[in-house]
Amino acid sequence: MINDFIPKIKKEITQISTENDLMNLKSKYLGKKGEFTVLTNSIKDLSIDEKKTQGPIINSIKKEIESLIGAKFKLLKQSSINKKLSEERIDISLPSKGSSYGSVHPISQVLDEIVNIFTQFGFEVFEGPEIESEYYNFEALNISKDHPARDMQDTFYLGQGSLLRTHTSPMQVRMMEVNEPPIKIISPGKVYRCDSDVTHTPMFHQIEGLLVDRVITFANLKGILNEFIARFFGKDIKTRFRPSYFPFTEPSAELDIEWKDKSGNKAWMEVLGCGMVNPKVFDSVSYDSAEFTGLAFGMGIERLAMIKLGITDIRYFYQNDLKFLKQF
Ligand code: 2NL
Repeated sequence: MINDFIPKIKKEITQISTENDLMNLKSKYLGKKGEFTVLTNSIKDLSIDEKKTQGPIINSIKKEIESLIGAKFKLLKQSSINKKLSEERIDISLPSKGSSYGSVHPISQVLDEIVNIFTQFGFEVFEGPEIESEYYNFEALNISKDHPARDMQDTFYLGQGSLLRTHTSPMQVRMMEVNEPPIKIISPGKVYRCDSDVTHTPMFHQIEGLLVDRVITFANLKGILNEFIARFFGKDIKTRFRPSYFPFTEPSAELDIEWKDKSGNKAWMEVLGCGMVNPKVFDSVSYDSAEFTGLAFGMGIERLAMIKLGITDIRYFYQNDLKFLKQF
């Protein structure tokens, strides 16, 4: 009778496919009221001689049952792992979905290109805050209280004397305040004006240049800017310096380049503003204008990018339309 347990349990175990069923089988035989437990409990009723012979047999059968159940338990565990692995199998021979690459924004490309040209000329890059004071944005640059550029329409005022800089000149004033000439710097960055149409966005990028030393002349200004145009637009491009007005330069000029319009006619197009630093600006930073002269220029990056890339509406730059951006 006792010897029937092993074949019976072996047979039942082969039918089992879940851990739960195996636990039930275990308790059916080895649980508190399990069939085998009941049998082992009866050992105590045997005579001493019978205990000596039957005891070890019962114990060894119990061990065998436990090891059969333990082995099946391991088997079930392994097969559930195998099942999981085969479900997670991936076909590495399938073609991939492909990946897409980002690219540098056309404004950043043009800005980098311009910065590179001027650093080759020996200019150093200085960047500064976009929130400025009225002093650095206007007063130090000889823009009087009644100048039209001070009008609320053009400037974003933030209150308490703060504003969003309308050009990058404030940085150059800050630089001159704490350094003696010679100065040879460019200041690129974001600037803000309360204006919006096909050629204006409220935020745009500007780069300004400043060169201050003894005997800097208008000839230096023309030489530097003509060489810049040759490198940026091509060496065959014709330029023209046309008299203009800025409060911070005297004399002032606008640089035009010659180009062909849609019907093939030659026309002049304004590219940037420039001039000789107004002595009043030197007074603001305590430079002696009898000893030093300077040249300065400023250009809008969006404007140059539109000319170079042939873009007619400035707002394309900021609509984040991939069809537009991927062309550059
Ligand atoms: C334009 C014209 C210009 C300057 C910017 C400048 C800066 C200092 C002193 C004198 Cl600290 N001038 N900057 C000079 C002439 C023109 O910008 O049309 N920008 C978009």
